[in-house]
Amino acid sequence: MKKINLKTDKFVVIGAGDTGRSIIAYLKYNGSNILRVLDTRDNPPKIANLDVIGGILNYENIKDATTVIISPGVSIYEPVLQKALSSGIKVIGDIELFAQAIIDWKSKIIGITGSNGKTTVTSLTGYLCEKAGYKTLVAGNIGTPVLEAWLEIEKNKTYPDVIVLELSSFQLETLYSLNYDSSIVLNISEDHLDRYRDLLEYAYVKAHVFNNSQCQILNTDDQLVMAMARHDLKKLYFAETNADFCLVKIDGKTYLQIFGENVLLADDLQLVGKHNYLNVLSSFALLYGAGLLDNTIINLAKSFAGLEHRMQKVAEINGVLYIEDSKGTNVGAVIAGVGGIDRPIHLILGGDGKGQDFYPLRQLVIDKCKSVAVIGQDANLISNVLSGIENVVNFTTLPEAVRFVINNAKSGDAVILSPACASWDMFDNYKHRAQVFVDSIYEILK
Ligand code: UMA
Ligand code: ADP
Repeated sequence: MKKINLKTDKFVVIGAGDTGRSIIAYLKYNGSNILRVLDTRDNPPKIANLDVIGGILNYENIKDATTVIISPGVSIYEPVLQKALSSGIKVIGDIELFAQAIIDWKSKIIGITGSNGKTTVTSLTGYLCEKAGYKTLVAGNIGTPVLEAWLEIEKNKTYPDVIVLELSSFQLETLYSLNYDSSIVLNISEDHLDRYRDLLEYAYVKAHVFNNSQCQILNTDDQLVMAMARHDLKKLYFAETNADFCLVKIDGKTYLQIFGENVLLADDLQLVGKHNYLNVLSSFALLYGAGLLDNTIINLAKSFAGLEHRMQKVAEINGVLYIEDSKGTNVGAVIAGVGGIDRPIHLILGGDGKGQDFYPLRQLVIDKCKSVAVIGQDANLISNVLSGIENVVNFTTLPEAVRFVINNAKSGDAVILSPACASWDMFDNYKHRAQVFVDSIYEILK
């Protein structure tokens, strides 16, 4: 990737969300020449003191730029951007600007992507570094735009020892120059197929996280991740069994094992479920790869409490366990999360499926569920793959769905919201969906 020249390049910024705002603040701080700001929405949000041109992208508004900086919500596969690239215009994202801005920092850099578990592994890795006494920056898809963090750091002149970045496939589309000490693709399952041609294109973009990496962390249980192995890179492997970082069962107890040594009892963690034990192993592998793992860090994992909205226990009422997994927004997350619960389950599914194939849910429902309530835009697509299974019913609202599963649940069962879908068709966001679920439970049981 050619170096961006903040003084002489002419910039067009696309996207007026959080990332766009941070890009503009960064360019202004550096005295750069911003030609204009575009956004594909008809009525884009405003950015202080700047007019944002909304609507379908027009090459006329791009052709005088030397560098176009796009937000993750805008695809690099947009024809206008492909035309810009082939005309020699640089098209990058905010993380590429960040990568070029921190070239002289001495920080270790850890990159995390995958279909599921990114935020958990990013938070845990950041937590472990912080608690172990390293100055740590956690940013990226997790919520803090990297350039916003950069501006804060430059203001205070306190540079991080470790940078832990959560990277989405959208961000990886436009990232070229980040030099990772270690990086990981946790897993690949269907997601964002409304933006990619197919699963392979999505996986190909995720594999960008291994460009310029000192150490790639690979999941030997995942064939698509294993296909990303690069012969010239140092590699570490994690998996359920038989890997550098893996799980072992001894006398009915699960241990986390590193290079054949049992380092932690899974029951000592506050995180629950096999998928979360793998998340802890992933974090250890990343830290080991970056030269940071030691016994202190391993033991600190015991105090990490986990994150809201991910297989989170809401309450146990009359022997029924209520679990909220509003962040279970794709089929892979539901299979991993719900599949790890050892109780008969009453499940709420549905929303915007983003083009996924729901068929893999069928076996999970047959194996684990006593009843299923389906809601949202893709309710019919879901109930079609569950056809012939008893007690699968479509509802128009979430409170109705909750009432149905509560009526079916008996002591010893679990009621779970794990929708396998985005929430945008019915709710402001996944937090709003979670709140409606929890409120409905208490309303119905009062
Ligand atoms: N949008 C347009 N046209 C535009 C620009 C944006 O339609 O020209 C739409 C997008 O499709 C999207 C919304 O506006 O629906 C916001 O897009 P954005 O690129 O402006 O988003 P930001 O507010 O900058 O937030 C982004 C990430 N959002 C997306 O990738 C959609 C945030 O991840 C991230 O935390 C933030 O940058 C800081 O790095 C959110 C997310 O949903 C949490 N990520 C997806 C995921 O995790 O599955 C990838
Ligand atoms: P992401 O940031 O990739 O969306 P999160 O940590 O926010 O990941 O978790 C999102 C969903 O994925 C939750 O439903 C959670 O239970 C599930 N999940 C977490 N880790 C894993 C994993 N390693 N494999 C599969 N599903 C997971």
